[in-house]
Amino acid sequence: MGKTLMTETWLRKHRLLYVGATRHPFIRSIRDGNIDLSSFKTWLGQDYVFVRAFVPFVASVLSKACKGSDNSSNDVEVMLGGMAALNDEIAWFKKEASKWGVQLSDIVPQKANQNYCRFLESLMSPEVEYTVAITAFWAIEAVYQESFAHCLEDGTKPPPELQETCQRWGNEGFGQYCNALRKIADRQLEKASDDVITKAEVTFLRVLEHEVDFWNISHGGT
Ligand code: HMH
Repeated sequence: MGKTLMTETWLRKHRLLYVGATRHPFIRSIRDGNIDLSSFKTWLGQDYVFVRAFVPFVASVLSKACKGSDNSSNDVEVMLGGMAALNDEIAWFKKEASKWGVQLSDIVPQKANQNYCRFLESLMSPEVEYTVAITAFWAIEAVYQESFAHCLEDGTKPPPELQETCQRWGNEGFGQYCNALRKIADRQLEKASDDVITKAEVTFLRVLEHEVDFWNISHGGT
């Protein structure tokens, strides 16, 4: 029998919070097809701002991977693929925004978004260990992957005009990418000190909380 990996342990231990982040009412409303389209537009504009802030964060994790010794070339390649996907994602946001009549240059980041972006910035510090940063990276991507894959399961009826959004994060390739990030995180955690493991777990929880707050924006939160 294989040993239980750290991310598995945490996903079990923090199940309720994880489910809160991946089965949020906003996601349920997409899945059930009763989403209010003004909520979707709010999410779209806010997420564009988030993704722009996410790029330098990913670059900082990539840079930390380059400084590591063992296995770092695999890690760098996985993250470089992620960077390429982000390039495509930004183009998609622009196209989608014009389709929905959302003016991206006018978006004012809401409080929860500002807090999340500030959290990303704090993780970019050179003092933050690679293990902690990659754990956050994995968790951020995994929440979106799980959430949108949930909207594509059999028996769901997301509105046709939101299919592309669900596919973007719910597709199988994105799922494999998240698994690759998770593997890197688990490998790092396996050799980490107790102190770093604790920091990574706290960071994982903060990501889940920020994700819930972020979804809340589209439901009239601030
Ligand atoms: C808020 N979390 C948020 N936005 C995203 N685009 C992702 C995660 C996944 O990249």
